[in-house]
Amino acid sequence: MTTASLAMADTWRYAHEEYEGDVQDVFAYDFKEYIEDNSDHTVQVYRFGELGESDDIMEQTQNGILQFVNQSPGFTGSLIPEAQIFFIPYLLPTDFDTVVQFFRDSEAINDDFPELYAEQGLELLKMYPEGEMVVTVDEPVTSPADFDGKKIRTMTNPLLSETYEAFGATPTPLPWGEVYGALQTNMIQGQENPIFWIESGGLYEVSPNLIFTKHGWFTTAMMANQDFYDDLSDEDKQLVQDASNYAFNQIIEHIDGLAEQSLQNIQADSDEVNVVRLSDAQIAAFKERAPQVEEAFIEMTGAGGRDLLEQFQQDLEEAQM
Ligand code: 6CS
Repeated sequence: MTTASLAMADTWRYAHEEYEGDVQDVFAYDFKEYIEDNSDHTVQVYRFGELGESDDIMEQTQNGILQFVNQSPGFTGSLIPEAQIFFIPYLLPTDFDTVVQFFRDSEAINDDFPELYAEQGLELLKMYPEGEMVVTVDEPVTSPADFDGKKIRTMTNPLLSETYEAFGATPTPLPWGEVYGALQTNMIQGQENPIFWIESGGLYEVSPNLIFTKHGWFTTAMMANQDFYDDLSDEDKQLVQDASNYAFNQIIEHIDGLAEQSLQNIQADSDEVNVVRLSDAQIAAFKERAPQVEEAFIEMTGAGGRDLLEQFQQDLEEAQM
C-alpha cells in the first residue's frame, strides 16, 4: 500500500436494527465485503443494541456520527410520513417474484423515495424486502372480530396504528427492545413480523399462533449521511452504489426460501406453535378495511402522498405484467 492510498483509507461506521445472521446483518456484511474487496476502506458494522434502538442509530446518522444506517420505514414513518406507504394493507402482493421485480424497477422506490430522504439529510441507497408479514397472537385470529380487545404491538409510525385499528385490534406502538418482554408479561397480546424474525427473536415462544394474513411485506431501507456521501470522490460514490447493488442482489437470494426454512425450524423447536393460513374469504374481511387506511395515508401526506401512491400502484401493475 502506498502512503497516498493509506491516507485515503477510511473506516466507515454502519449500524442496523437486527442480530447476527439476520437479513439486515447479511446485507451489511455483503456491503462491507464489497467495499473492502474493492477499496482500501473498512466498514465497521454495529448490530441491534450496540448503539441503541432504531431511532438512536438514525439520529447518530443524521448527526454524522455514523456514515451508514439501515432503518425500516416502520420507524422512519415518523420522520418521513410518506415512508408509511408500506403499511397500507394489501397494497403489496405476496408473490415473491413480483415483489422482487417491484423493488428492482419501481420509480417510486428508486426515484421518488431518494428525494424524500434527501430532505432529511439522508442519501437513500436501497430499499429492500425482508419477508412477508405474519401476525403472532396469543389466540388464533381468523376475523377482525377475533382481534377485539387485543393489544397488538406495532412499529412506531401512526399509519400502522390505523391499520390495526381497521383490523379491529388495539394498536400499541413499541420500539423493538420492549416487544418480547411485553408479550411474555401479556402487556400486549400480539405483534407482526416476518417469519425469520419470529424465529430469530424467539417470538413464537411467547406468541404461538402464527396468522398468515397476506397483508404486507416487511420492507427496510439502507442509507448514508448525505453530507458524508456528497463529500465522497466520484470513485467512492460509485463504489458505494456498486456495493449497495451487490448487497441487494445477495439479499434477494438470501430471502428466497428463508421464510419456509424459518417456519420449519420453529416447528421443529416447538409443539405449541399453531399456523393459521387465512382462506380467501377470511382475507376478504380484512382487505375490505384497507381503503380507510389508504385515506388516512393521504390525509397524513397530502398531494405528495397521493402522487406517490399513484406511482407505487402503477409500478406494481408493471411488476405484475
Ligand atoms: O419489529 C421490529 O421492530 C424489527 N423487525 C425486523 C424484522 N427487523 C428490525 C425491526 O426492529
